[in-house]
Amino acid sequence: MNYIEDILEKLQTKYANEPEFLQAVKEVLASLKDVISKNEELYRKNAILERLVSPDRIISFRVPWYDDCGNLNINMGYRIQWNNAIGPYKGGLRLHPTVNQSILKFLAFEQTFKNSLTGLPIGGGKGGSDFEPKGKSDREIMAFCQSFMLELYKYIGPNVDVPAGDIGVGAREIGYLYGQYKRITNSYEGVLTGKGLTYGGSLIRKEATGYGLLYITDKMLKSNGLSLKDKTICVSGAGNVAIYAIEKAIELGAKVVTCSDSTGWIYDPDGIDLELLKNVKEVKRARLTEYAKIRENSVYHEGKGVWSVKCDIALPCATQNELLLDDAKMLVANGCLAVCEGANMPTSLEATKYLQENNVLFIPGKAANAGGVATSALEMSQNSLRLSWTKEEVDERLKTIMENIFIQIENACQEYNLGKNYVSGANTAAFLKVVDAMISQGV
Ligand code: NDP
Ligand code: 2IT
Repeated sequence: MNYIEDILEKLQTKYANEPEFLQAVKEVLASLKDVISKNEELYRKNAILERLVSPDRIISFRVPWYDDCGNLNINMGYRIQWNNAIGPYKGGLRLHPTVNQSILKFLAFEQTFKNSLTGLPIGGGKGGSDFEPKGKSDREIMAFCQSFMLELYKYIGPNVDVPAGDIGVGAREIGYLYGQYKRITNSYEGVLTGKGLTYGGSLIRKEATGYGLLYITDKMLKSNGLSLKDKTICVSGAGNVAIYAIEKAIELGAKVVTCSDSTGWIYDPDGIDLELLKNVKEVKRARLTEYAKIRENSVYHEGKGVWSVKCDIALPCATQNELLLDDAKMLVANGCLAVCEGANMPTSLEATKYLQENNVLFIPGKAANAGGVATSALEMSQNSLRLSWTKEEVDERLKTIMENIFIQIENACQEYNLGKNYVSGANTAAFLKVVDAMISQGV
């Protein structure tokens, strides 16, 4: 049995109850065959794969908080510090009822490779809680965030571990978390990113994941003799990533005809009305039914269905495993040219394989959505310098970082004969950097 098969089999037995984690590891390891076989002895000697598939530590804690009726509620909170070979642990916090150890392990594992691709000094981590933010008052959100930070603060710091947003965590939550950290530690430091602009946040951080997704998509299309101009795009999600992906797609001359939330989706043949979408989701925090009520030609459908709409480019920006084999078949049948992942692992392994076999250009999330964490790292730099860069400066750096990620992928594809398998290219480039740092630092 080769090294990769050996590791996968052991993980499969040990973590049979962690499907998302196993899925993420399989995707990465399966694509590293060539690069590993070139140096198998060195990697085995240093137990590189054993170390890469296990976190440095998992911290879990109880989070008690009082709701508006005076009832005491209990949630679980987590922070997974995966790997700090190339910099302090860095990655978001997710607040969603589905959060569990398997999901956070897959996200922290992926984050380690993503952060490597950014070219910036950040290691990988992820955290969050099974707290449901939907339907909660501002006071309840604040109570939860304060209680969560009362435990979390012990394990983080600007040179140790720097959390940020993810599903269910935006500027409001980061503000409450930051206020509590400052209160407990009596220090004003860049311990979180995605902060508000009046207290150390970076311009363009809010937009960065969506903008970055379009910058790398544009670069990849150009490299394949294509362009975004006049293309029809299907987006899923209607949160932070989706909204700013739509904004940049429109700016670059494409038409976005769908978006979705956890209950349903919108088809808007005239192209999504961005201001209306922002008002419904960012201001009112309402359902997409509110969008359809105002926008006459748009249609609201309950449940899933975004990928049944004919498009040139698909950008899944909601959550993991939202684009399955049947969806991939519909996309291919409808002539889709490219799928670029705004969310983390939105495409299942079977769907990815089907898309690649049918020559659909595919950029995995760890490359395509790296603009968010890259701009978080730029926020950390600005905090350390005690300076704020202009919008133009941050945006230009973000664009360069995304283009460089694609260049790294293409170079790896060329060096290891991977053709247009950008999944393998991204994993290879990311792996080589992290592993070099790990080996240099000893055991
Ligand atoms: P948000 O909470 O802002 O938005 C998430 C969107 O996805 C919402 O529209 C939400 O619907 C929908 N959604 C969430 N869970 C589900 C579900 N189980 N089924 C269907 N729809 C769902 O999160 P983000 O936009 O920040 O994150 C979206 C994805 O992008 C995630 O995979 C995240 O890990 C990834 N990501 C985020 C980055 C960031 O900087 N924020 C950076 C890189 C990746 P509803 O409105 O009903 O809640
Ligand atoms: O998945 C991700 O890259 C994020 N949620 C952003 C993490 C960050 O530290 O900005």
